[in-house]
Amino acid sequence: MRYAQLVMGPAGSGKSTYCSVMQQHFADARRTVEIVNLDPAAEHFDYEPSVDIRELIQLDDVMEDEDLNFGPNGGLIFCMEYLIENISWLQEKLNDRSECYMIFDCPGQLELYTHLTIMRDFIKVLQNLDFRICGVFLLDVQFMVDAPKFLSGSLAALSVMVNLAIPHVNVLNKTDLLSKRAQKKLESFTEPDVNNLLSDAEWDKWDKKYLRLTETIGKLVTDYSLVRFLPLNIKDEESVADVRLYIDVIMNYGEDEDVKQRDFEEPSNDAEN
Ligand SMILES: Nc1nc2c(ncn2[C@@H]2O[C@H](COP(=O)(O)OP(=O)(O)OP(=O)(O)O)[C@@H](O)[C@H]2O)c(=O)[nH]1
Ligand SMILES: [Mg+2]
Repeated sequence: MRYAQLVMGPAGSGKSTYCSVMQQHFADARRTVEIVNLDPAAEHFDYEPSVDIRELIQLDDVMEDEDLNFGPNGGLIFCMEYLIENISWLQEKLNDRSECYMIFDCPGQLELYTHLTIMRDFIKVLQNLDFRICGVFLLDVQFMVDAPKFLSGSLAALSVMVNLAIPHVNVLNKTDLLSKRAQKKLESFTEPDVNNLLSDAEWDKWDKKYLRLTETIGKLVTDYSLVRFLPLNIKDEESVADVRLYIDVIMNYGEDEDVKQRDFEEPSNDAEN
């Protein structure tokens, strides 16, 4: 069986850091995992990628091409479209693994996930290669401390869920940055009270006209639990294990594995002597 986490989220939300933390966590648990860098603009990450899109195409080369004349955002979309057009490059790299667990470190441009079809096309490719996929959408915990940020973060997560239509988990990242006291009240960040957040905000006369609309959207998101968040503190091994376990359950990881059992106790070295 093949498994894949697609790690997505806004620019700087901690995708590459999450990948290297997961790589270390899997190594500690003696599980094999491989990371694929899908960001053609990546300059630095701490993990060792098994596959790197920059071997196929790099954002700098696209931007320097005088015929294309792209800026950073258009250039990135071009790179991702180029990957889809040349997907045999990736298929060949993945084909020699009949069983694997891959984590894809995706770029930070949200439009790739919220409304363009590139990621959907990419997901179809993985599904045709028999991958079980889980989307992991990272959001910085700072999004939970002010109402407009919380709503826009939640709605972004919701559009990704609607657009990609795959098993999905929203992860509230960088919770290590919260004070010890705030960490004890994590649920107020994973399920914030929008009315409280809105009453804390300062609204001028013009904004007040929009306040009721914002309140109504906030109520819709929270009352129907449209978007839930799982907290992650990368400095706490238990928290990393919780997120990994949650994703394992979503993907039914290991359900087809044989039960390992021994018919007899292996002789110990002492008995031999
Ligand atoms: N304290 C803390 N810092 C983090 C965490 N995750 C990421 N960072 C920091 O946030 C910054 C961005 O992290 P990256 O992992 O590069 O984020 P990214 O989402 O891959 O960024 P792009 O690929 O540019 O979109 C870096 O300075 C990281 O050290 C975290 O969980 N806790
Ligand atoms: Mg990154």
